Amino acid sequence: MTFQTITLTIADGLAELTLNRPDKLNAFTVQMHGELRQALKQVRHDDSVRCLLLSGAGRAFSAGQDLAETGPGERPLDLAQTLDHHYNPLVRALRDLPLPVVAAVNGVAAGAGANIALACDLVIAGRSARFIQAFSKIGLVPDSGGTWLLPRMVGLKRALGLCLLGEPLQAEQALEWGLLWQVVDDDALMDEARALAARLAALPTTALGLTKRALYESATHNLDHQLNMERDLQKIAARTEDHAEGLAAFREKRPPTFKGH
Ligand code: LHQ
Repeated sequence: MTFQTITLTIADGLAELTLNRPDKLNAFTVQMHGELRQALKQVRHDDSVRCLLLSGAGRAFSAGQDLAETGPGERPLDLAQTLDHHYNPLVRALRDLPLPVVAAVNGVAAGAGANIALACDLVIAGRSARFIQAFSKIGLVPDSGGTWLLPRMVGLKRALGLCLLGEPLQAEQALEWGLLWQVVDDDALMDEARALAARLAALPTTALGLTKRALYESATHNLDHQLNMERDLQKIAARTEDHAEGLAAFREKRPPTFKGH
């Protein structure tokens, strides 16, 4: 399938999805959202894929919504509809993908661009990357899950500071505050991100998918509910070939070879 605003390659268990409007700092348009939906559907239905790596072409991850885009008849965009039809399904699709999703953030991630990156399971950033809750600068409210995720990651007061002021949060500070997995030199970013994604792709994918589900859903569960959920998910994981392989490898004192199921 050919895309105009993104690229997708799938090889060796790894799907690489790149936002590809570098002249506009990979700002999201309706077309890009449509292509992302198709690409994520393809990834979800391809059993060979065991990790997704999301990145941006050029000097940015994404500057968020394309502020030049208008609705039908040149009317202003209906923002609630735009969120319902495009951003919210994208956040859900990334969170619900039953395999690990890594974001590689080069340069700026602003507005929805920041929150889409943070919606990925692990975020690796180049040292010059920065995250901007740019919404307050244009009279909007943080969206794409930012108001849910940020207080959980950085605490309420830091989330308030980030969202009210809309100032850039530099990569090193973002690492210290718990938004990121790793910060690396800018020119090493894609190599490091691919190495991380390849490590994840070699792990027991079904168990990883269930693990991320348990962790995300824990935010709205009490301990009793969560204990029951762990029991139910463990039942599924225990039936996988990868669990049998993990046990056999442990007994035989050799590294396991997981197949992902
Ligand atoms: C852009 C953009 C952009 C179009 C740079 N759009 N062209 C969801 C639902 C529905 C609607 C509303 O919003 C949302 C969620 C959101 O995402 S709202 C937040 C939207 N994003 C922003 O407010 C960020 C706007 N951009 C910036 O503040 C700056 O561009 C940043 C700080 C990201 C980068 O600054 P610089 O490195 O100085 O780059 P630049 O400003 O020179 O941008 C380079 C080009 O990219 C430039 O185009 P040009 O043709 O003049 O070279 C910009 O116009 C274009 N661009 N962001 N969001």
